[in-house]
Parts: sequence; C-alpha cells; structure tokens
Amino acid sequence: MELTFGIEFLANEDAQTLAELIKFSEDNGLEYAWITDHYNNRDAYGLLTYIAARTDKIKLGPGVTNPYTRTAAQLASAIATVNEVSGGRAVFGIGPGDKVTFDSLGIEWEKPLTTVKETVEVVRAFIRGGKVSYDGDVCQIKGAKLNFGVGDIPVYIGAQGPKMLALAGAIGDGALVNASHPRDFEYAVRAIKAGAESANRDFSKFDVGAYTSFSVADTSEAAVKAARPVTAFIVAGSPDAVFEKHGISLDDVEKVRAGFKKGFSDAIAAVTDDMVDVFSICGNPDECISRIDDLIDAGVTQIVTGSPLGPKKKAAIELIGKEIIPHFKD
Ligand code: F42
Repeated sequence: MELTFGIEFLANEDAQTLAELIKFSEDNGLEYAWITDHYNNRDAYGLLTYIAARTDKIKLGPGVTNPYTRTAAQLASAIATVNEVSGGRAVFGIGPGDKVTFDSLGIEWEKPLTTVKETVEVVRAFIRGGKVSYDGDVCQIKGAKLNFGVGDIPVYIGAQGPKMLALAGAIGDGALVNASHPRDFEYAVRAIKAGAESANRDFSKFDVGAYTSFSVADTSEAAVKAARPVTAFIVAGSPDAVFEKHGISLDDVEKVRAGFKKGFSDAIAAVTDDMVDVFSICGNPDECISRIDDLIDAGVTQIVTGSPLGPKKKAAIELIGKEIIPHFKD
C-alpha cells in the first residue's frame, strides 16, 4: 500500500477552528482527518458533519469512537450522515474506548473484543441498507433498518493489545495503533497479520495506521520543546512494560510521575530525550522523514500526525505538506 498521511485533532476546539485547520491540512496534502471521541468533548459526529460540508477531498472519521456510549444503530446513522454530507469521504474509526471515562458514567466495560466485533458487523450491515437482524452476545437486532443506506465505509480499529490487533486484522480495513516507534510496530504488524491470516484476508490491502504524537519545526530543538508536554502525559499514562521494552529507566519515569504531583512544569522538565524519541515522531523535517522511513520498514502505511504537531499548528501542517509528504510521493 502507498503511504498516506492523516492528521488527528482533539474534539476540544470549536467546529469553525477545526474546519479551518482541516481545510488547511487538505490543501497541504493530508488525506485523512481523524477526530477523537470522548463524551466530555464536543460531539465528534457533529464536528465531522460540519467539517464535511467545508472540505472537498480529505477523508473524515472519528479516531476513535466506541461501542459503549452510543448504540450500533446510532453509530451507523451518525457515520452514514458524515458519508452523505461529504460525498463518500467517511471512514469509521472504532475502538473499545477509554475505561476511566466509562467508570465515571456508570458504564460497565464488559467484553470489549466481542463488543467491538459485533458493533462493527452491525454498523456495516446498517449502512449497507436493508433490514438487519443480528443475534450476538452483546448486539441483538431484530429486523431494524436505517431509512437511508450509503454502501460501504472503511472501518479502522483502534488497537494496542494483541487480541484487539488480531481482531483488526480479521475484520478491519485498517488499524489505528497509538504508537510512534518502529519497535512497537514490529509486534503490532505481526499481530494484525496473524489476525488477517486467521480470517483468510488479504493483508496487502490493510492500512496500518501509526497514530503518533508528532512534532515538527525548522529546528530539532524547537520540535523537541513542543513535544515534551505531550510526552510527559504519555509517560505518566503508560504501563512499566512499555518502558522496559524500550530500555527507558524506570527511575527516570518515576521522576516524571513525581513531577506531576508537584506541578506540570516539573513533569515536563523530567522528560528525557529518550522518552521523546520513543513516544513521538519529532524533529526537523529531515529527522521526521528518517523516522517515517523506519516506520514504513516496520509495515506502517498511514502516518497519523497527532498532538502537538509542532510549536505552531499551521506552520507544522505547512512543513508536513511542503517538506515531508513530497519526499514520499515523488
Ligand atoms: N479512546 C477513546 O475513548 N477515544 C478516542 O478518541 C481514542 C482514540 C484512539 C486512537 C488510536 C488508538 O489506538 C486508541 C484510541 N483510543 C481512544 C483508545 C481505545 O479506545 C482503546 O482504549 C485502546 O486502543 C486500548 O485498547 P486495547 O487494544 O488495549 O484493548 C483492550 C480492550 C484490551 O485490554 N485488549 C487486550 C488485547 O489483547 O487486545 C485484552 C482483551 C481481553 O482481555 N478481552 C477479554 C478476554 O477474555 O479476552 C474479553 C473478551 C471479550 O469477549 O471481549
């Protein structure tokens, strides 16, 4: 598969700002825009529909929605609406969701693999049109239908764990893997491939998305400075096994965690260069290109550029469009 570039935005900015940034991304050669979905942010589908009406080419989808806060029928109707308004540009990113927010909503996070699998199957059936009946472990649909069918929409599964990665390979058109380092993809691609093989699917058509933390600037120093706050959050939220895999000292990790207890600036100050290297694509355009080359070798086919993008968002999008993407298209 030819490498493509996507961009991630959090749904914590207003619709107009996001539409302008995504139109700007489209004009700079980015081919996918993914909007995060959390109950406490703006509604991802409302934003996507607004943005769909203000863009022309870029593919648009939730990155990623979940099967717990909306039913399969609601998800199908929402993504079909985005597809209709955008003239067929919708992509459907779905993952098991964020357990912490479910706890605060009183939602039980039961059977995440089964729930994602069944929801994907039901959403696909709904958007193809016609009556849907489905007798699953968690989805029970009895002859329901949407009043409008839109055909197929590519499904991307947000996955980190081995079973979820294998499920993505077995039923998805792509995966969105929250990682920025080639070492993480050696393992992820193996798991996705195994899933595809177990379902007799052609892996060569599968889109392996690296859902990265990305920071580009004219100088590496400026890029690293912008990457440090996001890296601090990633370090604080990652399990110890991740640091062991990448050879990051747990003492250094503890300093970041302790920093958060004192104040955010202490946490940022404790972030090491190694951490930035493992948890982001970061540097001047040439350094970013070199990391992307390594990710391609590891099997990645879509680079999703995520927060912070760089010291200034628009300048970073321009650098991606003018200096990074052309390197891979020529
Ligand atoms: N979450 C959000 O809520 N909003 C977002 O916008 C968002 C964006 C996003 C983007 C990329 C990405 O990769 C993840 C993103 N996430 C977002 C997080 C995502 O929703 C998931 O929380 C995240 O991907 C972690 O999922 P996971 O792949 O680690 O899967 C979990 C469920 C897990 O623990 N999986 C394990 C595995 O091996 O895959 C084990 C699963 C397991 O034990 N299952 C049970 C069993 O017995 O095997 C249950 C079996 C059953 O029937 O389900």
